[in-house]
Amino acid sequence: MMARLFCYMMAMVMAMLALPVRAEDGYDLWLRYAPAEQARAADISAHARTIVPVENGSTMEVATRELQRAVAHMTGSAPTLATTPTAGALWLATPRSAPGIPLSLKGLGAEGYAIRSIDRGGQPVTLIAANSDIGLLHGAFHWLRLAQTNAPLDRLDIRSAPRIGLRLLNHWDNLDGTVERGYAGMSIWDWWRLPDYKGPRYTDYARANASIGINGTVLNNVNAKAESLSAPYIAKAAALADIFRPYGIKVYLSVKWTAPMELDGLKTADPLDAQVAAWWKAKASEIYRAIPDFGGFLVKANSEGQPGPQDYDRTHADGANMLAAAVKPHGGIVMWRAFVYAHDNPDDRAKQAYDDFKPLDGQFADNVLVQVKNGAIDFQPREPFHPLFGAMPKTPLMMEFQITKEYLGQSTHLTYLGPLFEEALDADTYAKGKGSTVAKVIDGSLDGHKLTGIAGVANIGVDRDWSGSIFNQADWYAFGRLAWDPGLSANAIAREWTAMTFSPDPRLVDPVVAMMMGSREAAVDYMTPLGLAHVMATGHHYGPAPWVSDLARPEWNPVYYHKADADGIGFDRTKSGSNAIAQYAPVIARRLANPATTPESELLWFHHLPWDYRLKSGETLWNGLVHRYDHGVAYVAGMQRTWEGLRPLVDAERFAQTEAFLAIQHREAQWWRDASIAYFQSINHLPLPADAMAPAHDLDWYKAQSFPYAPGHH
Ligand code: BDP
Repeated sequence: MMARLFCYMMAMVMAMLALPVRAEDGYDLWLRYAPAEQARAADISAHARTIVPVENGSTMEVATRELQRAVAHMTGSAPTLATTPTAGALWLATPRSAPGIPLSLKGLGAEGYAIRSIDRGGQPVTLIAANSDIGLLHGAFHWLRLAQTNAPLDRLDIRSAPRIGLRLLNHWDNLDGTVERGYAGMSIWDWWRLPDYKGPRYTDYARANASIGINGTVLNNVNAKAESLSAPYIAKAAALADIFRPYGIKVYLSVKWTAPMELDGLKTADPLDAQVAAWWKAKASEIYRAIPDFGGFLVKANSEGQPGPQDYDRTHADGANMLAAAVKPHGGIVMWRAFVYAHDNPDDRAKQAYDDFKPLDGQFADNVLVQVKNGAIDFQPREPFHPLFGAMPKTPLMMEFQITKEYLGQSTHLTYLGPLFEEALDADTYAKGKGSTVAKVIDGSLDGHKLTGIAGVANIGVDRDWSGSIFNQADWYAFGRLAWDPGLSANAIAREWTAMTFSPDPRLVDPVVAMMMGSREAAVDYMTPLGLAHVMATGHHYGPAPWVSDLARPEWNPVYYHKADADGIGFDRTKSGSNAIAQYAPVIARRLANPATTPESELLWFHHLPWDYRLKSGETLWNGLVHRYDHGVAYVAGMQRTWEGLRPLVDAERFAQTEAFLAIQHREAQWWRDASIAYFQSINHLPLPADAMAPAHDLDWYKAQSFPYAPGHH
C-alpha cells in the first residue's frame, strides 16, 4: 500500500518536473537519482527540505536545479527554495553571497568546496561552502554522491580541492562526425547544425563532466583539420563554450601545424617566421573574441605524418613557444604532445619521445605543458610508466590516458581502467628518491609547478549510453575522479560508480566491484601477458595478429614488439639491446637490467628470454605464457557467472546488454588466446602444457580473419 502510494507520488513529481519515466538505457550515467528505499528517502528529505541559494547566476541555477531534481527523484518530493537556512536546509554559500560563513575556505582554491553539518541557532543545516559558484556546484555533486551511495548525511565535515589544475577530456572527433578510435557511435558534436541547433545532449554532457570535476574539453581530433580554426568553426566551438561555461568547463582546440598555409596561403609554417607568428596571434585574438575564456591549444606535431616545426629544422620548443606567445595575452595555454616517433629513426620506438624531449627541458615558455602518454609506446593493456615522467623537472608534464579502449577490447569488453590509471599514477619514478610518483610529477608537487594537467581521450559518442557500454561509463567516471584526486583508489571509485549506476545494495556492489577490479588484468592476460605489447591487428587494432611482419615501417609490425624466434621471445631493452632502461632513474634501471628483478608483469617488455626460462612459479616461460592466456579466458567466464547471479538485482535492459557483451568478450578472449598460442607454437614448436587445450583452429584460419569495417579507424 505504502509502496503503491510512493510510486504514485513519484509519478506525480516526475510529471511535475516534466521528466519522462524512461527505461534504463544508460543515458543517465551515474546521475540516475533512483528512488531510494523509504527510510533512506526520508533521511535524504530531512537533509534537503529546502535549498538556500544565495543569488542568481547561471552556475547557481545549475546547482540548485540539479539538487532539486535529484532529491525529487530519490525521495518523491522536491526541496523548496528558501533565502535563510532553517532546519534541514542545504545551504549553498560563497563569501560574496553570505559574508561570515562559519567555516574556513582557505586552501579550497577556485574550484574546491567544504561540506559541513552545522548547528544554526539550534537547527541542523548542511552547509556547502566554496570560494566560487563553481566550487558550490562541485560540492553539490559531492553531496549527491553521498545521497546516492547510502553514505551518512549527518556529521559531515568534508573539504576537497582538486590536486591537478587542468582536468581535460580529449575528443578525437572529426569534423565529418566520425570519431578516431571511437566505439560509441558518431561524434556528439553536431558540427553541421551548430551553432544554430544546440541539442539537449550538450547540457547533459556538461552535467556529467562537472559531476566528476572535469573542467575542460578539447573538441577536435589531435589529427586536426585546419578548418577547425576557420571562422564558421570558431562560431560552432563558441556555441558549445557558452553551454559549458556555467558548468566550469572550458573549451580547447587541437590545431594543425600548417593551418596558416592551408587557411590563408602563407608560404611557410616555420615557427620562427614573423608572418607565421603574426598569423597565430591574430587567430588567437579572433578565437578569444568569440570565446573569452578559451582554454588554449593542443598540438600533435611531427608525429605519425602530422606536420610540425621539425619540418623547418626547428624544435618542438620553438613551435610550442610561438603558439604560447599567441595565447599568452589572453591567459591561454599550449599542450604540446610528446607522442612522437619518426619513420627515419631506426632506434627503439620506446626511446624516441624521451630522446626528443628530454634535451628541451627548461626551454618551454611558462604557459606550455608537455602532454605525455602513460607509457612510451601507445596505450597498451599494460605499459611501464613513460620514462619522461621525472626526467623533465623544469617542464610541467601532463598525463594523457586513453579512456576509449582502442587496445583493451573496444566497446564490448568489460575491462575497468581504474586499476590501469592507478598503476600509472602510483608508479615511482625515483626522480628525487623514493616516493617520487608519477602522480607527484603531474600534480606539480615534485618540482613545484603551478600549472598542472591531466587528459583522457574520451570514450563518448552518440550511443544512447554515451560510451558504447554501461561498464565503459565507469572508465569516464574513474578518469574524472582520479584527475581531481590522483590519490583515490580505483576500488573505492568502482564502489561509488556501481552504487550510483546500479544500486547501493551490497549484494550487487560487492560482486560487481570484485569483477571490475580484476577485469583489466584479465585483458592483459588474454591479449598481452608477461609484458608483451602491440600485437593487435593492423589499423583498427581489433583482435590478435602477432604474425604481421610486412608493413612499411618496422614499428608498425607486431613482430617488432615481441621478437619471437625459435629460441625465445621479448624485446631486449637492456644494455645488450636498445638500452631503453637507461632512460629510467638508476635504481629502476638496475632493477630492470636483470630479468630476475624485473616485475614479471613487464618481463618481455624489457627482456628477450629463452622459451625455457624459469618463471617465479617454477614453470617455463612458454608454459607460463600459455597459462596466463588461459587465466584471462577463465576470468571472463567467471565474470559471466557472477553477472548471471545478479539477474534479480539488475533491470532487464542493462542486464541483457552486459550479458551479451560478456559473451562476446568470452568468445574474443578465447580467440586471442588461441590465435596467439597457434602463432607462437608455429615458431617455437613446443608442446602445450599438459592441462592446456589445443587452439580451436590452425594458424592459417586465424590469419585469414579480416575485419575491413571494424569501427574507430579512419
Ligand atoms: C594511437 C592511435 C592513433 C592516434 C595516435 C595519437 O592509434 O589513432 O592518432 O595514437 O595518439 O593510439 O596521436
